[in-house]
Amino acid sequence: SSNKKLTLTHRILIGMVSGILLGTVLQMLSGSSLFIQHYLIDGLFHIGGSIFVASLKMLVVPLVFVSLVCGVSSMKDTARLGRLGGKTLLLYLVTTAIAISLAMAVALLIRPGTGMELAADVTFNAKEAPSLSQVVIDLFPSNPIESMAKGNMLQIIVFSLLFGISLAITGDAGKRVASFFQDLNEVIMKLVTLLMNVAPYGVFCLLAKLFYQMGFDAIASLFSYFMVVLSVLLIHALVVYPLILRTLGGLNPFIFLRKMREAIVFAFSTASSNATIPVTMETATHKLGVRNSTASFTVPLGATINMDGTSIMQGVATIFIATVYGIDLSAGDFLMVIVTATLASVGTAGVPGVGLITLAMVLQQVGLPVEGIALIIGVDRLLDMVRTAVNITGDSMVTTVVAKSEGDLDLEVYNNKDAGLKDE
Ligand code: DAS
Repeated sequence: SSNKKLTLTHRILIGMVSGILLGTVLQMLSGSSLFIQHYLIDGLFHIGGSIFVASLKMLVVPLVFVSLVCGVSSMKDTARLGRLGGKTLLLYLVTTAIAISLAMAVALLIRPGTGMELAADVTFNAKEAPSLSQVVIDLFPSNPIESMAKGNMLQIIVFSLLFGISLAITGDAGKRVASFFQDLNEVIMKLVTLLMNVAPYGVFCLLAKLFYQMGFDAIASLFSYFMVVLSVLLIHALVVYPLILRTLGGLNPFIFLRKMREAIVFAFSTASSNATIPVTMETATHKLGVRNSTASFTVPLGATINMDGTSIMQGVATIFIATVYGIDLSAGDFLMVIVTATLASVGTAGVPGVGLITLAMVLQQVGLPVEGIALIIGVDRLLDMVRTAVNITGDSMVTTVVAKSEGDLDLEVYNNKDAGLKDE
């Protein structure tokens, strides 16, 4: 069939575009069509999309645990682990700080929200954001099975690190268990590839449903806010990341962005860095050429603690809300926003909409009304999709740069434009 000529990447992109188009068309057509609502949206697309997301999530915990144990146990010296962790953490924090600074600078220049009428009845009930000390304590699981059952990424990472280290130093028994994990890792990665092959349909269902339900009316009234967030997201992904890749890694950024396409579509359609972990991992190892010992650590870590796109939304939202409420922020407040937003992203998982919860923390920190979040909530879903794509692009960029500096990047794979996902 003619399908044979299309690579998986193309089929996924086609799934994305046709899902968006169909959803939009159906929304315009629907009126009160019971058929569209009942059979297509709540039926076919809902079922297809939910199964797709569930199967992605299904892979996350086993994949992170097994690949990280493999990665750590194969490390020659454990001092490397510290160095790797240090570099990664530093880059994750610095890129987030750059992202939010850039966002606030642009927002201050354009001042979205100027002249906007304040609706009297905005309300938003903020959920509790965790305190920093609790975040640190919570790194350590008291029950690793519980951490896995709940999908608590940081706890899973800590347990896997400790488990992997002890595998590496247990001698023969350790070697046997490690080789079992190596085999298991291959099997799980194969499962990821299998799943990727149905991704075009999954992406299609998800996006058709989302765009059918998306309220575009809100975008019109929040146009300036929406556009500022969107532009800074694009600048960050298309200018800042390439610059860092070039200067710190000496790598060709066009190759990088090209190879990120699939992972970006996954992030965009699921709005969850966490659910995208299997694809980000596959991209990092098979397409970008990062060795598993680095990627297995930096990718899940990044999905949890590195959210550049989210912090961009928060920077713009802070200025926007301050403007609408007519509250002046001092230079100290700006600094406070940068620090809080950067640290707030550390303790929260990469799942849909979590950025709004940490935004509440940021607003509280500088004395802005938390109800202000209600103003922007109408356009948040679409922005969530885009910023999640930026989040995982940032994770992958840092992963690649760190791997390069550790001699853990296979340049032949990186520069080979055909490397990676094969149809199977
Ligand atoms: N959707 C997010 C993510 O998974 C975070 C956010 O809400 O901004 O990266």
